Amino acid sequence: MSASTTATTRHDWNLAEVKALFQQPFNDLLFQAQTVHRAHFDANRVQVSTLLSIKTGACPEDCKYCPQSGHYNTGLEKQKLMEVQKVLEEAARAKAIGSTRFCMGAAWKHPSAKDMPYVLQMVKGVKAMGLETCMTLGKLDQEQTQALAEAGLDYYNHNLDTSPEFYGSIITTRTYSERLQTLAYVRDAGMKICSGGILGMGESLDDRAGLLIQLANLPEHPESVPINMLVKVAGTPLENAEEVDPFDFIRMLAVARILMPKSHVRLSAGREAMNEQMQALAFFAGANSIFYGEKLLTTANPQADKDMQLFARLGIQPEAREEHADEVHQAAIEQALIEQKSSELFYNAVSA
Ligand code: SAM
Ligand code: DTB
Ligand code: SF4
Repeated sequence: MSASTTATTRHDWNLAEVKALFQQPFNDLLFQAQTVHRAHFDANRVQVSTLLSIKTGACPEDCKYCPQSGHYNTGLEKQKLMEVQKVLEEAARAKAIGSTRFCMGAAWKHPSAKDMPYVLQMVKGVKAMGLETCMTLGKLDQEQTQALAEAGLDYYNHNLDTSPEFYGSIITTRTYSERLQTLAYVRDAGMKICSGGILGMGESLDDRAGLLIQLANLPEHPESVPINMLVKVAGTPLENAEEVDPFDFIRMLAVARILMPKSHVRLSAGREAMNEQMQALAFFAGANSIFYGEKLLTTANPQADKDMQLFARLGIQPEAREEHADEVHQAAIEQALIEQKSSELFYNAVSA
């Protein structure tokens, strides 16, 4: 076993080393990633979170990938901050389908003072339902970060998206160093960090490696590392971006797993365009969390029952919240198995 498959957690990765990981033969890379994965996780458990857009569209930022940016016309219906009660109803729905974490996202540059009290009520309400809480609201100041932590927010999602070198080609209205500053506030306030990026924006291998180096060389690794495949949305500047080679996407997950052995690596946006074989390979490469439920923020995600059927076929179980019994998950799996069985019966009857 090579030095990098041992249990040490490093924060001093350099570009040559990380590129060498990427450039290994595919089978060697996957074997190494799976070995690291098994040293830290149950390889047959995947964490599931559900997303909700609590404020949609008209965002002042110009992120070239994003359907919610006010700079582009994507035909998206804008929505002001959702009522707290409505958010809690959506959280209850997420819990009922077996999600353990509820992630609320807002298309803001940063939260405003008038919105903060509602956001804090959402955190408290969702937490009280026995779900883990996650928010992604843009840039935070120290006071806002503290308030979110005190309300019980478990995770803050704030993506670096790509390497520092490529970032300016994708976003011009906010800087990499502001992103890092918000992540530092989140860490100082004692919350868990969810931070990752996107593939398929025209970035180079150096940029993919550069993003992972930024994340892995933080003083502490993010607990959650979402790797998104660009969802190409008509009207955004990246609507015709070149497809990523599926094996290169899997390589990204595998290298993330090796660099951040104890983090959950999230197979994030883009699953709707991936077949089941690719998703299975993603789990083999060490991805161990997904977004679950038919919608991401504004775009489509696979149907929950389809995901449960895939889990059942692969012998994967949803990860339970540590202190929670697993009845809801068990019920979801059993239901999926019944549905799979009846679709097989239907198929057999038709083909007989
Ligand atoms: N406005 C906040 C921010 O940017 O930090 C929070 C919401 S924003 C939509 C959250 C993340 O979604 C972005 O950082 C980006 O990585 C991801 N994202 C947005 N549009 C995407 C797309 N079309 N395909 C893949 N990921 C996307
Ligand atoms: C993350 O890395 N991906 C999620 C979540 N964090 C907030 C968002 C994906 C958004 C995909 C495009 C959309 O649905 O609007
Ligand atoms: Fe706004 Fe976030 Fe979309 Fe950028 S990614 S345009 S900040 S909602």
